[in-house]
Amino acid sequence: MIKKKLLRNGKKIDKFLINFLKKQKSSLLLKPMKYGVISGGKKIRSTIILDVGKLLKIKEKKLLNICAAVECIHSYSLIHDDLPCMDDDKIRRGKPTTHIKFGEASAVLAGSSLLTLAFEIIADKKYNINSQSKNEIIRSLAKCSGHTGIAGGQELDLKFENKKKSINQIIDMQKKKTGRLFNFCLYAVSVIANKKTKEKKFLSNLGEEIGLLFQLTDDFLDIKGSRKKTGKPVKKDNKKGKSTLLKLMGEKKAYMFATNLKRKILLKLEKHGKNAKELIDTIKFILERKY
Ligand code: GRG
Repeated sequence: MIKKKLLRNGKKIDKFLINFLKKQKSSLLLKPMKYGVISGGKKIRSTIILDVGKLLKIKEKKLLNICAAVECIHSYSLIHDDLPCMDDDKIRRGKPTTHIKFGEASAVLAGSSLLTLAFEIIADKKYNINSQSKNEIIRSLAKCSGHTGIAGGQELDLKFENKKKSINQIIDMQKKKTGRLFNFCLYAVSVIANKKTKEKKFLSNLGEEIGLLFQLTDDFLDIKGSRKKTGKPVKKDNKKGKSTLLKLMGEKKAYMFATNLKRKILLKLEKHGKNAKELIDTIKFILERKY
């Protein structure tokens, strides 16, 4: 069921991106950009956006720009993450990484162009939401992507290699590196739904916790998963001396931590009753996933 939902959403977002790019002038970077963002990845972040749309009763049409922008930011971060100066990976989503296929310079430029494309997609004139919401969404996406979000988290991740770090330092790094984009996913829908500040805060914190859960599973998959299923090399974290909760706590305690976190997240969704069903299914998948 969930796999079908992910595939269905993935196709919708790919179609949106293909159409959006078709309307733009051509460039040499289009090919590596498309390679990095289209037909690949689980599109879990888009799925969460659409699930939260169901929770807050927002029409899908109003959310597709947000989904496409988030996938652009996510793919940009992966393209840069795979570069030799960062994690130096050769396989991603079951195929050669963008820099292996197109060269390092083109991968850097295609990644940067996906980052800016995300903002173009939200600022698009045809995206029919009120301009105050648009502005709020753009500001939040910028904050989640920059030095206090994804990029800052990545810097901490690299600086933490082969260092002894505390649980709180690792959680802070993972919440920035992975959690902030999930935070944005829930926040953006709450802005479109015209929610009050308190509810927007509640949902964005929840998003960050979902992101942390997602990162914890990513760490488990590095030791227990298969390259075939994840589409990327496994057993790399230890070799690189990555600071993870799994390494610090050990497998059993880290799994307990993740299970408790999942329980805490699900408990917070109880007040939404059956409207939260799709989101709950996706959260359960996040911890059980094999890819
Ligand atoms: C160079 C300014 C600058 C920024 C780069 C590289 C970077 C910022 C951030 C990296 C962030 C990163 C790779 C976080 C890990 C998050 C994670 C678990 C990614 C895998 O996500 P999935 O499983 O991937 O959703 P798919 O392939 O399914 O889309």
